[in-house]
Amino acid sequence: MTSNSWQFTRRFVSVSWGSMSDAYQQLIAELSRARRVLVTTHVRPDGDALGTSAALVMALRRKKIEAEVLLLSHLPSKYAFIFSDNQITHHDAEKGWPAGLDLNGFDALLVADTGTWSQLPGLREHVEKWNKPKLVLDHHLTQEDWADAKLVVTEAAAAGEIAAELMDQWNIELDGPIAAALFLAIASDTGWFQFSNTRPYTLRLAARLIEHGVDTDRMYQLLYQNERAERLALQTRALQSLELMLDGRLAVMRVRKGDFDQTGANVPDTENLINMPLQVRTVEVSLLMVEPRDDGPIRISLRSKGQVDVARFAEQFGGGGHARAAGLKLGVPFDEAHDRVVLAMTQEMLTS
Ligand SMILES: [Mn+2]
Repeated sequence: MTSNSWQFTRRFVSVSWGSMSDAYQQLIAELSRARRVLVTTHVRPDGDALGTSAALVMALRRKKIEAEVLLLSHLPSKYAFIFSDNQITHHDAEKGWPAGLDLNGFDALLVADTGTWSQLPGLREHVEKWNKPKLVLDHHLTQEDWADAKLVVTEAAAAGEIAAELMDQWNIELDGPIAAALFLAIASDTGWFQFSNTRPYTLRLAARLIEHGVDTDRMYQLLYQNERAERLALQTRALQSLELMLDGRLAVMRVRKGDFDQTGANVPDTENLINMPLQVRTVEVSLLMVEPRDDGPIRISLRSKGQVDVARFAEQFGGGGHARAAGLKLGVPFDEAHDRVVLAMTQEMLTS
């Protein structure tokens, strides 16, 4: 990379994020005091959550700070490479607190890609009274106020962008395996740089990471050409359930327990399904209802082309997210969940 492109990137950053610089410095100061950091992220971690966590662990190591990862769900096999490639230790808390994990061995908790307890099930009771700093690095609009230091940049397309800026300010090179982890993070949350959250900084950062040798062809295959056939079978059934309402402005799809049983697919296989109806010109909002196999609450995902703020919509049901991508959960029977959410969305869209 030429020094010119680096300076251009830095100048852009200081203009757009200048006022955030204190939050970066505060997080750096907190982390610098630690000898051992526990990094965690939201339940059902995606590429941003895992890429950012891995990049942060490697960044801390470069500062001679030990770091391990706590995952609240099993590590998805699709993303396991980013941990195994880099010998990153992770503890799996999906089935309860890991037996071998003693919080007293850590000096700080660093939470990436969420700032709310609801996305960290099972964690609160263990860390709430723990007297070490709890730090948040996140890009979601929906936040709570329990962290000792918070670095929240809602303009960032991915938590990975914020991690990259943190490393720039901490004089950590974005090279080698750190570049791959950050690329995984930003490529995931932008749908390979297609979604509206992709901004000039995102692409400049991606360019820097590619200059550092990220194998984008391998990454693309790992992310988008690496699924089981069961996933396609589930998508077929979900698309058959598609209903278009309000003259085609609202798309609703349903995935029922039976769909999982009959296809052999799992809940993570619903990922990305919600974007498919958006290819229809008239569709402004896509809504996906998923009935999980374990009788847990009905999960409703929302995507918008911009006319409707789906994060605000989701908040009335206790959910949240971004203006164009949000989610909520309802612990009521499937048909009731469907009627409540579709009615509320219909009213919202008829008055907006
Ligand atoms: Mn994210």
